[in-house]
Amino acid sequence: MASSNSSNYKLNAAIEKLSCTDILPYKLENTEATCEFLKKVVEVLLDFVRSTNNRNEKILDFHHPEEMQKLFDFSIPDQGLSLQQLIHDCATTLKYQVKTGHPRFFNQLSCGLDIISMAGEWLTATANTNMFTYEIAPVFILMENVVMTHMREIIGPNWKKGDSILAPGGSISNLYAFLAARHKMFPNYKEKGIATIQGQLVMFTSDQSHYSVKSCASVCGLGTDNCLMVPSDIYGRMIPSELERLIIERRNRGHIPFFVCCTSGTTVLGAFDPINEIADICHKYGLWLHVDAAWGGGLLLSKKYRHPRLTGVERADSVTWNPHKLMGALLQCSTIHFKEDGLLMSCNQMSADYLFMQDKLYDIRYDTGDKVIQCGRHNDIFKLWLQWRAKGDEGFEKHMDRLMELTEYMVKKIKEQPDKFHLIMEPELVNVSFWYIPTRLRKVAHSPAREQELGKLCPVLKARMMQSGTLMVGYQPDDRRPNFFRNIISSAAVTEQDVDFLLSEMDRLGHDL
Ligand code: HLD
Repeated sequence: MASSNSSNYKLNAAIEKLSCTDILPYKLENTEATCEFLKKVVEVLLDFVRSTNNRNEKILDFHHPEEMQKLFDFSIPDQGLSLQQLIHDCATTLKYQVKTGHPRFFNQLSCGLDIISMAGEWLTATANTNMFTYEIAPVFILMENVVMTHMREIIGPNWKKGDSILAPGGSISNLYAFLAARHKMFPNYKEKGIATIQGQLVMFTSDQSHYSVKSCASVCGLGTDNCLMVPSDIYGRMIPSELERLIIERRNRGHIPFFVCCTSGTTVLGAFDPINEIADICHKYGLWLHVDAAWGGGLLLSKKYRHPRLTGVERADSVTWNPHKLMGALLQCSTIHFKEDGLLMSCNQMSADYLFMQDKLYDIRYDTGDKVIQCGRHNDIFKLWLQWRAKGDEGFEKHMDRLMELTEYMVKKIKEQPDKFHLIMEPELVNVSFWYIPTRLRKVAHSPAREQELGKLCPVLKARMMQSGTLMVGYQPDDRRPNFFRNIISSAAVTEQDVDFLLSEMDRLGHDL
C-alpha cells in the first residue's frame, strides 16, 4: 500500500523544493503549485481511507514511545522544510496512526470513519471559521439551529422551544448542564458568587456514571465529596430507592440537593438508568434532572430500541447526546440540550462588547457565542448536518438497528462457545462484556478464583492484539469484578464476519495463556 511507503508521494520537480512562503497566500502566481501540494496531501489521506477499510491491513503498527521517538522526526527545525518533506511528514504520521475506522477496531465508544462526515470535516477545515457570531459563520449558525431543533424534537415534543449548543465533548456538555441547573436555582450566583448559596450544594449520579459528573463537583466548588455516587444494581443501573435515601439523608443534614444525573448508556456496561423513576424523585424534591445520553443517545433514533431504555427522557431538564459516538459523526461532535430556552444565555453571558455588539446589522439572537463559557467554538455542525442529509432520519434509524443487531449476533456467538468465552451479562447497548478463557482454564468451574485468573490475562491478551496489529478490544475492571473485556460495535464498517474474526483472533492469540 502507498500509505506504508511514504516515498511514493513525489511532488513534481518544479515544486518539491518550494517552501510554505512560495505558495498561497504569499505567491498568487503559484496557485497551481499550491493545488498540486494539496492534491498530494489528499492522495495521502485517500490512501489512509483505503487502508482503513482494507481488512488485510493492520489496525496499527505499535511501537513503544522511546522507539517511536527514534522512528519519527518530531523536531521543530530552525529553517522551514520543503513541501516535499511536509508531504512525507503527513504520510509518516498516518503510517503510525491507529486506524480507528478499521472494521476490527472495537476499542472505543467512537469507532469508524464515516465518509460523508469526514468530507464535512474537510470542508469545515477549509472554511476555518469560529462559531461565535453569525457575522462570520452565517450558514453554519443556521445549520446549527436546524439540527439542534431537530434533535430536541426527537428528545420530546415539548422540547422544540428549548435551547442547545455544541460543546467540546460530553464532559463539557455535562458541565453546561450543571451550570444551567445551579443558575436556575440560584440566579444571583453569577454575580454574587458562592456567598449567595446558604448551605452545601449536593449532586447525585450513579456509581457507574461518567467521571465528568464528579469533575463538575470539583471544578464548580462543591468538592467531590458532595457528588454522591448512588449505588447501582448488578446490571449497572442506578437504584432509585438508593437515590431517594441519599437525598433525604443529605437534606436532613441541612444540605441542598439540586442536581441528579441519570446515565443513558454507561461507559463500561452500557446500562440505562430508569429515567421515569428518577424523574419522579426529582419532581418530588424539586431537583434538576440531567440525562447523560452521550453514549446511548443515538438510540433515540430507533423506534425498536429507544424504549424502554430512554423512556421518560422528555421529562429531563437537560440532555447530553454525542453524535460522535453511536451515530458515527467525526470527532468531535457533542451536544447539550435544554428544555427551557434562555437559560444558557442568562447563565453564561458576559456581553463582551468587542464581539457581541447589540447594534449589529442583523438579528443578534443568531450570535451564539455568549451562551457558552468558551469564547472560540469549533465548527462541529457541518459534518453532522451533511451526514444527516445523506442518511435522513430513516438512514440513522437503520444504522442504530444494525449496530444493535450485530451486538445480538456477537452475544449469540459467545454463547455458542461457552468453553472459550464467558458472557458477563446480556447487554442493553452495544457494549459486550466478557472474559476470554484460554485452554488451561476451560475445564475449571467458574468461580471468583477463576475470574481473578481470567482478569490477569486481559492485559496480556490485549498486548498481543496490539503487537500483532490485527484487533483492538478494550478491557477494564469494575467495582464487582477484576479485568474483563468490553467490546464496542459502533462502526458502520463492522460485519458479522468481523465479529467471527474477533472471536477467533482472540482465541488464536490467547489460547496458550
Ligand atoms: O468518555 C469516553 C469517550 C469515548 C469516546 O468518545 O470514544 C470513554 C470512551 O470513549 C471509552 O471508549 O471508554
